[in-house]
Amino acid sequence: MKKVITYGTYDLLHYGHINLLRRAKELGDYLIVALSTDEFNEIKGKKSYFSYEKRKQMLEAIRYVDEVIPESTWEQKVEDAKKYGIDVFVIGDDWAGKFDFLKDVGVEVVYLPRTPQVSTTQIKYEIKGD
Ligand code: C2G
Repeated sequence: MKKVITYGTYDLLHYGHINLLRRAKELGDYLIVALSTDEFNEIKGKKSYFSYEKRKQMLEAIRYVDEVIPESTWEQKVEDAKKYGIDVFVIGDDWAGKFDFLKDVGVEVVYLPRTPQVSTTQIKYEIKGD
């Protein structure tokens, strides 16, 4: 079984996220999403509208997602790859090159093109209307 992992905050779920998850699942048989905890979001400088539990609940309802685990540090990726027997790491190309070190532990690293014209930040801005 080819296992794929991806990481993210996934706040205010939108079709850009779904496009990423669909393409990530197409690269293997089992997709794990390492979901940024509320505490890790603070470290990332992000404040998500929905709590970790709510964001986890939504991701678990997506057909492409097989498992959701917490992402609480920048440093957990190598350990996760070993712990979960990961074959492929996938993330949007806004992170291109940032996680190539995973190749050193035998993980294929894939940066997928982001879906244009959609982002949680833009959604928040437009809904606020100012
Ligand atoms: N994404 C995308 N297209 C968009 C918006 C997001 O493909 N229009 C992708 C991002 O590239 C990422 C995933 O959807 O792969 C989740 O996006 P975020 O929640 O913004 O993830 P981020 O905060 O970048 O977290 O350790 C890695 C970080 O946790 C990544």
